[in-house]
Amino acid sequence: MYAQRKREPQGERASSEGDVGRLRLSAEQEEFFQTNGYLPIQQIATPEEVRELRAKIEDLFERRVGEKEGAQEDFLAGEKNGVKKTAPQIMNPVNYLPELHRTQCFKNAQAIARQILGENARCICDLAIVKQAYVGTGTPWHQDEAFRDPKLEYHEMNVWVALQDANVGNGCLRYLPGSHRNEVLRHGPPNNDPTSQALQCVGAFDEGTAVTCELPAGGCAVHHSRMLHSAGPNVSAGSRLAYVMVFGVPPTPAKQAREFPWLAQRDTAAQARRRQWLMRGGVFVAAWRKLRRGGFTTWNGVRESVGRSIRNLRSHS
Ligand SMILES: O=C(O)CCC(=O)C(=O)O
Repeated sequence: MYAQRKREPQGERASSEGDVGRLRLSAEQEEFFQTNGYLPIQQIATPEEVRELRAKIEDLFERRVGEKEGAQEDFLAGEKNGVKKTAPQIMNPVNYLPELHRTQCFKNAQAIARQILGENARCICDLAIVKQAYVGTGTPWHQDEAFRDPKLEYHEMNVWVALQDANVGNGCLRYLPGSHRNEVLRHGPPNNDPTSQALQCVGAFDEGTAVTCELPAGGCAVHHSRMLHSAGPNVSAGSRLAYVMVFGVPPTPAKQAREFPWLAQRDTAAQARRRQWLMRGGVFVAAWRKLRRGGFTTWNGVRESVGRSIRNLRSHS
């Protein structure tokens, strides 16, 4: 059993009248985040917005949007070991629903990110994860930075929005307070299956100090990109849906040389489908979508990104 989280500071809530982008953390909340590496916030989206987001994102899952381009795939199960696919994830659902970044929820998340990371923080990517009723798989312990380029250090945080109440029964997040001060620990493929999209921390850490982070619908948990976190399985009668936004400021060169060998081992079906899609012209669609969501500040950035994608594709073919 994990402990219930300790008492967290309460801050402002989004009002249902549309107090857009005005959410501000109290000094106590900021300090809680800096000390513990995570922060639960009781309300970031209004009940109307939660209903709307849930309906629209569920529709994307039902229509299997993005599957052909490798953007929708089970979050944990790979092709080996017969792990059932019970937790699909969509990378960058904003590509299919541009309005996701025009919501009060997004504007509040961005305001929080700018308060914590600085005024130049922007949304790097977003994702939606659904864990099916009764069977939705748990999320292994991991640090988000373990997925990124080891040559760079990232200054990023996730805003994980609960689109229904999130509790121990349906697989709310669990954190190891203070673990964001660690370096990136050793990771590997869960279930020893490199075709899985997920990573599992296999370095030394003490799970005994973990806390659970229950949230009401429309609440969110903010966490640092080095925070060790996981989630239990969904054993409840309803599906558990989360919308996650990742915010960051530009990465800086890593202070020490580091290697993440687990990244080269990963070989997922979604990556293969994405490569095929990019080669068939998706590279231009991907650049256009990134431009539309404000991911480039200059035309040079667009050119460099397309060039980099083409070079990556060539090195894989
Ligand atoms: O929703 C989950 O179970 C995992 C989410 C997660 O790992 C994240 O947002 O970093």
